Amino acid sequence: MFQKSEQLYQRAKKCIPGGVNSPARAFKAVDGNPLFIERAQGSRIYDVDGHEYIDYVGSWGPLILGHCHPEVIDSLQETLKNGTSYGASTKKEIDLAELICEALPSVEKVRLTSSGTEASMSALRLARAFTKRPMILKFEGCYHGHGDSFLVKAGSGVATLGLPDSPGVPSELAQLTLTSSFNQLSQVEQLFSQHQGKIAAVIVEPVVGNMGCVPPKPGFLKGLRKLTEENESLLIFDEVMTGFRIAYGGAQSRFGITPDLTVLGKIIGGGLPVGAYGGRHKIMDQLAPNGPVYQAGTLSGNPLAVTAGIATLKILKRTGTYEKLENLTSQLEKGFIKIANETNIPVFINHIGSMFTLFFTPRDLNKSPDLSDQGMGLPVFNWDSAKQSDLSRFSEFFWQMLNRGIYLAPSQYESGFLSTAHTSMDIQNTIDSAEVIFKNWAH
Ligand code: HOZ
Repeated sequence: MFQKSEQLYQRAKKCIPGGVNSPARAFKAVDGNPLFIERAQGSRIYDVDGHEYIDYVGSWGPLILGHCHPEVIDSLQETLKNGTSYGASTKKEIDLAELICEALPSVEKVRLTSSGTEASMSALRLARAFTKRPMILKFEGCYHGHGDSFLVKAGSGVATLGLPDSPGVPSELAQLTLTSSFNQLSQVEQLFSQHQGKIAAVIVEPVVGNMGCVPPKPGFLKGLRKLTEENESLLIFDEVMTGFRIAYGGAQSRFGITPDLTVLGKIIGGGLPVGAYGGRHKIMDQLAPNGPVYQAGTLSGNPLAVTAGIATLKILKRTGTYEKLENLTSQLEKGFIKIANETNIPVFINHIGSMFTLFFTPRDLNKSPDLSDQGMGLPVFNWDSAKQSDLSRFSEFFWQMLNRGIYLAPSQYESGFLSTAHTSMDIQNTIDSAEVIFKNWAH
């Protein structure tokens, strides 16, 4: 069935480590080999063997408008005529920076990079320089790219592959990264009192997407803001996934929290490589050439990436976008819960905006069916609860869905993403496919 993908994988393995350029796409956690993709359009993605899938990966988040949105493609074609990169300033960089600053009032100045990893590494350096402190605090299961300081109890591919902490990262550096359980303020408080005056910043995905989708509990982000202020640490929101996704102004506007620094990526490049970090003038002006903190990039603010980003943000700004996304994702969530409850299969679904994850957690024996609006499985609110999921059941679900034309991330510990190109019919198809699988399991 995947003959051509298989042939390409055999070729790729000879010249690319593991045959992939990013481990998250390796299909290792679902005991398979990667699919090779030929093209995509709207809500659909097509593999080299000619299969069509409804795509819930969306290039891991950037494609909130679906694949090949005509306005994004047209503006890219127009820009392409003038060259691909100059290593010099362009007007479009300012246009994108202004759109970002306007959408996120916590961001007075923003620096563009080529990836989210680069942006979060740079934000951390800036936070350390600004506070003159060495340590950072992150949360188990959160992923902020593959910078050395972040590869401690990290989510995404690290969690998916069950990798040990940071081989290759000097232990002296790893020791400067403290970790707490997500949604648990008391641990954060404790770490602050144990390491007084040493923590430069708390970095968090305000809605985690890298251990599956895990929203914050009420008061958690507010509590982080209070604790960081009391301890004169910076609060960094990693909004690489949530920025312009769970609201136009990201998680910070949805939850009404003002972080000191924000890391962005994915959507702001409209599917092309991009990242960004921003915050108050006073902090951002520490960056070279204004200040002494060095960070640079040949392709930073690349004209094509910036063009796709601007086109995407302008479309997202139109009325009704986020309501549509929310309604479609609610339809999906309700459909999953209905079939799970009818077939008595324990699952727990987290959903916020257009992000969702169906976790195959064990049955919650304290829950009665009439209270099961997120499913009959144990709730998922941090890494410890996420990792109770039945990974072999996830894997079976993943492959059966794929065989029915539904493309999910090949890991229990990744978020699903909807786009404005998805239709109610796509969602119904997805639920119908899951229903067949759940019914077979129930027999
Ligand atoms: N943050 C994305 C997955 N959680 C990145 C995908 C990748 O690592 O390839």
